[in-house]
Amino acid sequence: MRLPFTTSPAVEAALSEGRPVVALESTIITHGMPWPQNLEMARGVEQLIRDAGAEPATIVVIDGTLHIGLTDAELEALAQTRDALKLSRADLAYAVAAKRTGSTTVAATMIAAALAGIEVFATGGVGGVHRGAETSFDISADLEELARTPVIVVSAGAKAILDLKKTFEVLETKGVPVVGFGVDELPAFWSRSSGIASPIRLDSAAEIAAFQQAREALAIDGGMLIANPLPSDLEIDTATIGSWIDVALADSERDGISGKAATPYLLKRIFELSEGRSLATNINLVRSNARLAAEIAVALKALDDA
Ligand code: PSU
Ligand code: MN
Repeated sequence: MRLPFTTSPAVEAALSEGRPVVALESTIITHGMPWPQNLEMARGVEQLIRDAGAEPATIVVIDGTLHIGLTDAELEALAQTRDALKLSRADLAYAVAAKRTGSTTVAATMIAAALAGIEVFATGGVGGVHRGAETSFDISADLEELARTPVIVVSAGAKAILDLKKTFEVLETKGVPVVGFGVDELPAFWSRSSGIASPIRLDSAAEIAAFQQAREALAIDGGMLIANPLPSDLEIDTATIGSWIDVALADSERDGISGKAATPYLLKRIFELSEGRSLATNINLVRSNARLAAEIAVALKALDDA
């Protein structure tokens, strides 16, 4: 049978030689950041992963073809795409069947990574339970995906626009391990502090790889979420970011924003309110996550070879 995806030559070579690969999502490029910083971020993150000894694989659907790994020209074209769909588990196959172009969220990127045999994925922050979910029922499909698909997702936690307490409660219910990397308190995306204790703390990529190996030995499936805080000199303190989040949430309610549009709207509004500071921080945290994801991918291979 024909494979349902196409792999870039660089990713194909890495996978067939058993070298470490790190998956990257595309929604952050088309819906999470403005041009041209989105391209700069995407290129920079790919380079960081190569420098750390792994191969980056940016994932996206272009005209119905699921791509695992992009050439630089494809990456640049993607960063300029205005009308890409935002794909999750529900509509990934729709984009393939209808020959549409769509970016993969955390959920859809996990599905594609698992299909291609990629064990580690770096992003900014996962989706989660939105504030007011008790009436809106807006809970990201990312959480369900973490529960079922065996990929390690390296993040700065869940985005602080969410109800973080409810988000981590749902992950606990679904049996998703949440690992605070080097910290006793989970980070809150732009800042280091969420007020929520890390359910598990690990301090090195090797410890994360060993934990993953033990999960596999126990036949425990599903993903795991690594919450990697920004270095303290790069964070935005919770009071400052909190005031922008409150304004953005009020604006989104006034404008009647819901569903898939909610997260992109809020990120854009916070970017405007912070005069670009939230974006600079977002880029820094993705870079930090990419570095750690590459280290984890390398550590997993070292265990496999041991
Ligand atoms: N991380 C970022 N920026 C983003 C995202 C993650 O730094 O834009 C995206 C991811 O694709 C994630 C999505 O899956 O936000 C969450 O969307 P929603 O809340 O609609 O599930
Ligand atoms: Mn949603």
